[in-house]
Amino acid sequence: MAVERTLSIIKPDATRRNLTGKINAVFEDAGLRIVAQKRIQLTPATAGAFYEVHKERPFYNDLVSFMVSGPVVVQVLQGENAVAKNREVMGATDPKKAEAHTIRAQFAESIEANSVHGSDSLENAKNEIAFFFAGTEILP
Ligand code: IDP
Repeated sequence: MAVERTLSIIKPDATRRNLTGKINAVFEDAGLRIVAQKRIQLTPATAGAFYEVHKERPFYNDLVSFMVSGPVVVQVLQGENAVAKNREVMGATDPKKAEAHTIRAQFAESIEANSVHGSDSLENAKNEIAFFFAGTEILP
């Protein structure tokens, strides 16, 4: 299995409830290494651009409002099969459908306020990491 990097975001519902450490522990216990991390406040322009792919979806405006409703923690996770492994520990988008051990089953409030984002392919991971991080900020 190849060592990969993926972009993770701890969303405002989770930072508001002080869950950053608990979520990071799930990543680390799964063998994912946090090789870059920063707590930032997204602007509507940045959140809108990040979720551009969902622009036509009915939930887009609400999603952008939610993502700017408080600080987020953007991070790069590294490890074997990191993209798929992160998606596995995140769980399904809708926490009601997520498996019990997953981050979303344990912590998410709703299908929108679902605590974490994770890249869904290696190609998207590369683009999403570059969206938030300079190469010099990633320290394996
Ligand atoms: P993912 O985050 O599991 O990859 P996507 O379908 O890419 O799911 O959706 C991006 C984000 O948009 C979700 O994580 C969630 O915050 C929000 N979202 C997705 N579907 C809905 C919905 O039906 N209603 C409200 N928000 C949604």
